[in-house]
Amino acid sequence: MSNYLEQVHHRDWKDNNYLKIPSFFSDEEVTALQGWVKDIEGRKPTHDKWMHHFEATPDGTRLSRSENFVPYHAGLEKLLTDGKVLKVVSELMGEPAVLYKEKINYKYPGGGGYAPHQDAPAYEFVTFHITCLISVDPATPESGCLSFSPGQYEKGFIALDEQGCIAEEVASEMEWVEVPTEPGDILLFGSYIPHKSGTNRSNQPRRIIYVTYNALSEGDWREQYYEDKRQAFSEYSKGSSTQAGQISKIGHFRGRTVLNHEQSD
Ligand SMILES: O=C(O)CCC(=O)C(=O)O
Repeated sequence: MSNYLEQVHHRDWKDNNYLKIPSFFSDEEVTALQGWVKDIEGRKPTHDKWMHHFEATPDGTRLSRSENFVPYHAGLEKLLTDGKVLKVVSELMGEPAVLYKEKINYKYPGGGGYAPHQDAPAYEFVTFHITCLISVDPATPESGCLSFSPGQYEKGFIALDEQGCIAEEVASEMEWVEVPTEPGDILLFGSYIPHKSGTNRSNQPRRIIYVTYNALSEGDWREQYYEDKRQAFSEYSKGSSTQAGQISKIGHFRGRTVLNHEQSD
């Protein structure tokens, strides 16, 4: 394993369960990432490969999320399954990690935020995950960066409501810390830390790649995860479903999902 992390990082992680590493990617790497995200974004939705989700914004229908693109993009596959992100996550886990899932959240101007939640209720099959947020654009309080509630992650599931999120009355009593990021920064966080984000109130996109890993000793569940999710989405995409509009196993997305949209306008 490599040594991206110093003792101070491990201490921060233990205290907070999130860790920001500024400028983890060079300017050249950021330029490549921005091009790769544009490439994924420009692809037509498929029924059996990558998945796109759309939302209504003041500027029309825009992508809210893409997922399951790693097997279909050589550059991203190499970067996320064989490079320094995997190494830093493995170092934090204290054992080799394996990719569990990946997504891009675009959050175009007016794009929706996310209700207070923990990721763990949506991430089945495995007990613990670490997600690496890769900032492709600046994420600011105005454009809807993440906020975390530190010191809560050892409590297990917290006040899950019927949507799998943290009950509003409990979330409103928690302390929240906004964590802005610049292109090239990464932000690592565990699957039990409460987090949330707001609507993008700026006039710029706020694109972020989220890459989630689990300990390899718990198995490689990626294919099973997406098979299961594809089935769930075919259910959610029926307008009559009580979960219509969800873009995850939990109902945390606060944007206005556009169902069965074929391509962005
Ligand atoms: O991208 C965001 O603003 C938050 C995303 C998030 O928390 C999630 O996708 O679970």
